[in-house]
Amino acid sequence: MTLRVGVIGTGAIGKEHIRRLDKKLAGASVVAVNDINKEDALNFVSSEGINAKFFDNPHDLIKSADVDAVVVTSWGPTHEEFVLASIAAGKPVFCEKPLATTAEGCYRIVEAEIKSGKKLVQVGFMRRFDAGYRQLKAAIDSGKFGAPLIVNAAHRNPSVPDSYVGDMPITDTFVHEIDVLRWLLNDDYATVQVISAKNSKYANANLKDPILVLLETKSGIRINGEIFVNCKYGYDIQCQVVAEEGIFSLPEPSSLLIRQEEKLSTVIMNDWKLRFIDSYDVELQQWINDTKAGTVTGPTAWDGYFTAVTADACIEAKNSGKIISIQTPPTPDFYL
Ligand code: NAI
Ligand code: ISE
Repeated sequence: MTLRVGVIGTGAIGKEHIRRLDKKLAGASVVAVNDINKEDALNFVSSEGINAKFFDNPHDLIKSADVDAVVVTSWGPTHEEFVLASIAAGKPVFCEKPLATTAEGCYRIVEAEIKSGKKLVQVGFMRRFDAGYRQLKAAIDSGKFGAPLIVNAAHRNPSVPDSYVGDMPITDTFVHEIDVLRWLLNDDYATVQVISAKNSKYANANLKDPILVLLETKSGIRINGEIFVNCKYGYDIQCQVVAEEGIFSLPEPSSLLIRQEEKLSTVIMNDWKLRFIDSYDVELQQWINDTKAGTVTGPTAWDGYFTAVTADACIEAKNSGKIISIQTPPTPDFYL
């Protein structure tokens, strides 16, 4: 049976996911779309030859008998409403990060899902599906290197649009590290401190860039996180684990190593779409397969909530200059 998917939000990542769901991956087709920009959505599906009905109202899309499952790729502040409506309709829903823009909003989703009695929600933390991060996790879990002690992580974007302001280095960007490092280390966070470096002259007005996010896990592992969203040279994700008996790092994406004109060089990608292209494919193929099997094995609504609570603590740490403790309730049995 083909999974009939309705997609709300046909912007940058919406278009990417529609293409991969309908054309690249097995077992799904995109039958419905919605966006406040109707013309762009219609132009996109027609130019791609995708036979999807446009719904003027996203709630009609969610309730449609022709839609088996929903993908939410609209602007972040709309996510909570569409995820809650999908749960109310009893439909599986894949939601891009953030699950909701506040921890309270994420918790409302957690409560609604638990009340529905069935896991329906997956959050788009695609790094858990990345081959490199999976190698890092396998290395840690093997025990061959002893216990991890320090993680040095960097999230660098070449530049960001003018709309990227305020706390977005944390809420939009570092949330990927918050999720993936907790998964990688099998550990929860205890405290956080945020320090600004000398500001780059390329930073937008009122944006601190770069910043350092120093997390400590409950077992005492130290994470040095760098967020630098105007680094100019490329989109670069780094992660190095310093363990008791060895040090290992996220592999670089595969690319030609060129010897030419007395130089040894390789390309650094410049955007997230390409850097994580395989991870998005693996993530959504697993979501299709799981949804058909009536299960969720990817990042859950609880993971979305946990990340939001941690992000709030990071923001408090940034604004206060203090070390802030991170308080999260124990994982409900429903998510164990
Ligand atoms: P975008 O701005 O390109 O697209 C957002 C789309 O949502 C636009 O087409 C807009 O018209 C539509 N929209 C806004 N309000 C709406 C509403 N009420 N109903 C229906 N449609 C509405 O943004 P982008 O980059 O595609 O990001 C979308 C989401 O995906 C964000 O939450 C972002 O954080 C997340 N994202 C995740 C990435 C990942 O690596 N996992 C990468 C990029 C984005
Ligand atoms: C974007 O929204 C993403 O989610 C990308 O993965 C991230 O690298 C980028 O910094 C965000 O703006």
